[in-house]
Amino acid sequence: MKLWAATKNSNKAREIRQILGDKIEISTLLDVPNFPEIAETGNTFEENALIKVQTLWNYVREPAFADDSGLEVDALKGAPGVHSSRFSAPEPSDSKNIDKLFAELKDVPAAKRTARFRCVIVFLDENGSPRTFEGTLEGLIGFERKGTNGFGYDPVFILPGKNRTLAEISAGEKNLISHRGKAVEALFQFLKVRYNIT
Ligand code: ITT
Repeated sequence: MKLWAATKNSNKAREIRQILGDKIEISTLLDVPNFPEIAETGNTFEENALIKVQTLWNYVREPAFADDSGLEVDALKGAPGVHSSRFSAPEPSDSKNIDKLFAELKDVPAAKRTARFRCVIVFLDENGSPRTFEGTLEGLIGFERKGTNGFGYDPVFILPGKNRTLAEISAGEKNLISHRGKAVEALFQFLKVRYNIT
């Protein structure tokens, strides 16, 4: 089947395609020339996912979903949360986001650097009816970058008990345990039944 993903993040799109495999053909906002920026004005991952997917669905009126995701750090009362991609605004980048995270956690000891990634997916079918799927991954924020795989905060997100960051494991290993892996897998199971994908 053909499925729209309301994302301009090519790293997310790569992970989503790897998880869904070749039975589902993903098109993204990067395939629509000049698609306007979508303002993520929601206060929760779910609100933002709905804003993104509804904007795309209004344009294509075909099955579509959005992933809204981010990092919640306990010592920062859940920040950066929905602001994860723009944490180092006004000109954010993955690298500057990590620098800001280190600065805000500079007095926080290892045991108190608990965090989680959260991913919320909202899917709209061809009639615009919504379904929500969610996944989380618990971990710890390190004191230095390690590894070059993945994207975003992966080089500083340590997997508990593994002494490795998300950027030190393969894409396949990440997809098996990650917040996005769990949410997209739940979406996949739903789609298989709903659209008779064998
Ligand atoms: P779209 O809205 O176009 O999908 P985005 O990057 O702006 O792209 P979000 O608003 O959902 O997406 O923000 C997600 C941010 O959370 C992302 O840019 C990273 O900073 C962080 N993040 C989410 N998942 C991550 C992962 O698997 N590994 C590392 N960082 C992640």
